[in-house]
Amino acid sequence: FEHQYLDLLRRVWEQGDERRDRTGVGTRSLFGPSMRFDLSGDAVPLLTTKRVAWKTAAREMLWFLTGDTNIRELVRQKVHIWTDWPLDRYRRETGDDIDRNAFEARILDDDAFAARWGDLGPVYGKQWVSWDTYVPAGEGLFRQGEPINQIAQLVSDIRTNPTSRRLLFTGWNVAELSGMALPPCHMTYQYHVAGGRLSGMLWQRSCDLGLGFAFNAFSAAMLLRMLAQQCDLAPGELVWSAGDAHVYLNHEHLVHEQLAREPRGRPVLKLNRRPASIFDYRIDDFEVHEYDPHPHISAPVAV
Ligand code: THF
Repeated sequence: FEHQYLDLLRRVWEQGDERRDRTGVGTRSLFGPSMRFDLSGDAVPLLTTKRVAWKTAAREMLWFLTGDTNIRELVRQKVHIWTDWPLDRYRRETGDDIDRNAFEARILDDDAFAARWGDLGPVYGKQWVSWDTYVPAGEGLFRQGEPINQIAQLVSDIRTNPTSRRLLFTGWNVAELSGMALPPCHMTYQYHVAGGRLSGMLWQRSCDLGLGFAFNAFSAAMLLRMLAQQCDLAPGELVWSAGDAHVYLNHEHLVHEQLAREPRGRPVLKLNRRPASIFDYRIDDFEVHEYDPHPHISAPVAV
């Protein structure tokens, strides 16, 4: 699978449209690529041309499934990938030029500070497991309805109605986008059951090929495996597709270095326990074997 990724990386770098983006860093961008990964035999789309912190991606996915949107729990688990957005907001709104470590320390130690500054707004977790609803209450009035747990509904639908064409969930809650630190990038996941296998499709409106892709592809495969396990299905294919697929201009070193490397081996993802529900997985339930990647390549994240 990795050649599909490397080919896309090369194509975006060589042929992508160079433009200024929201972050001011600048990107080269192509629209609408897709890739397919066969997940049978426990294969997992984990890049080997650089070491990927897959446990960090796994912790992030488990955090989404709890419905949490505050970075505090991530920081507690030494996951730093969401810190830059709250940090940036804190600096802008207070003028306090606190450094990243001190900010994270305060998030951990100070409940009120964490509540005030650690929240990302109604991002992924909120929309996935407690999408707010409003129901008509007569004469233009609405009252709060029961929140919708899209993930619980999905598991139930895969089990009871596997031929459905509505096996999907989305983070793209149009009414709440303005309250989010970032509108969802990996925004819609759809599933398909055929021949006892569960396949999945991830649609990202926007993909940072140098950093985010490695995380997004791994965690989409991980979630698919969890869903398959909960629904007694074998893993099928993961189809990845993106709207704007881009490489940040300050990731040039990463592009050249990764394209100079040969993929090696075929990592597998093992689930070593079958939890009672999709919400009961823990980090220790996941093991990656046969992972012998090339060294990590650092690259800055555009905020
Ligand atoms: N914004 C941008 N510009 N790129 C993204 O990939 C991205 N995301 C999420 C939201 N906004 C984004 C945040 N996810 C890393 C990985 C995932 C992120 C953000 C940052 C990152 O820095 N990874 C490093 C270090 C990992 C580690 O801490 O060990 C890496 O080398 O992989 C995409 O969903």
